[in-house]
Amino acid sequence: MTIELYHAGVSVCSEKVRIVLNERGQEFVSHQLDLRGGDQQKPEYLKLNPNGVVPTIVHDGTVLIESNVIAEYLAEVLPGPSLTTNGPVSRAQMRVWTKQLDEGIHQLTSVISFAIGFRHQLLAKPRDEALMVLNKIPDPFRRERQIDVYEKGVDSSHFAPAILRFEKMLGDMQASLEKGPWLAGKDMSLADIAFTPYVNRLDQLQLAHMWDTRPKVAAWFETMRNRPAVKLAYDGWMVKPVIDTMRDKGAEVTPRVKQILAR
Ligand SMILES: N[C@@H](CCC(=O)N[C@@H](CS)C(=O)NCC(=O)O)C(=O)O
Repeated sequence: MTIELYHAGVSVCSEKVRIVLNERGQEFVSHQLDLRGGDQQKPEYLKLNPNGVVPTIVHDGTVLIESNVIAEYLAEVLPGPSLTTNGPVSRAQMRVWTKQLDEGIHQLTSVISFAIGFRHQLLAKPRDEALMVLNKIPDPFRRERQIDVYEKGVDSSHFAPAILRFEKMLGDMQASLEKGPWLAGKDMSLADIAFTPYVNRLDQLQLAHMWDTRPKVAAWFETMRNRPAVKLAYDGWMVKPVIDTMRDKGAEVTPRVKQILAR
């Protein structure tokens, strides 16, 4: 069996799929895309993933897109302990978690990552070059929003609501983990795997203070980030200048974020 993964090192959705593959001990053929350079918009890639995003997997010739769908697929076809819980009720709960990512949290991760960190990679390029990549984003709503965030950073009107949505997400996680021990109940599941890259991104952006008063979230994140499969999904894939920019610019905007949270 061959699994090819089209992904990016620093990409929450790609990280999610790498964690699942590692949990299963599954090797993969890696095709890394440069997202700021627009590799995801090249015609040959759009044939695999018409949305112009990563990740995509090709499993023995079958093309699959959408990271949560890919994660469930891999959990089903690759042998190993259940990652989709041990019962229909907790499986339904697991999906209530994962669908939240597709219904907003993922897009808002893009907003805060760009507003705080990624836009600086684009600002370092000539403006027309940066806009050429942004103008090719296939989804018109996402395109307009990303251009706004590229132009205005944390002053974009999309920034504060995004921070407040993460505040709600962390509150919901704390409440579930109090019952826990895992997000979807008594089994570690794809819900825990899927949320790890998002909480990790908040950490990379210096937003870990958002769980200072949420001990269950803090303990869960510590457990998740120390899983060998999670470590392996990060080791060697992170791009140091990108991580450094998220850290440095994240520290600069901390007072602004605290002001939003105090409103
Ligand atoms: N719902 C999709 C979202 C994929 C997505 O937005 N991927 C980001 C990286 S995490 C991407 O490829 N961005 C490139 C772009 O927006 O041009 C999934 O879960 O796979």
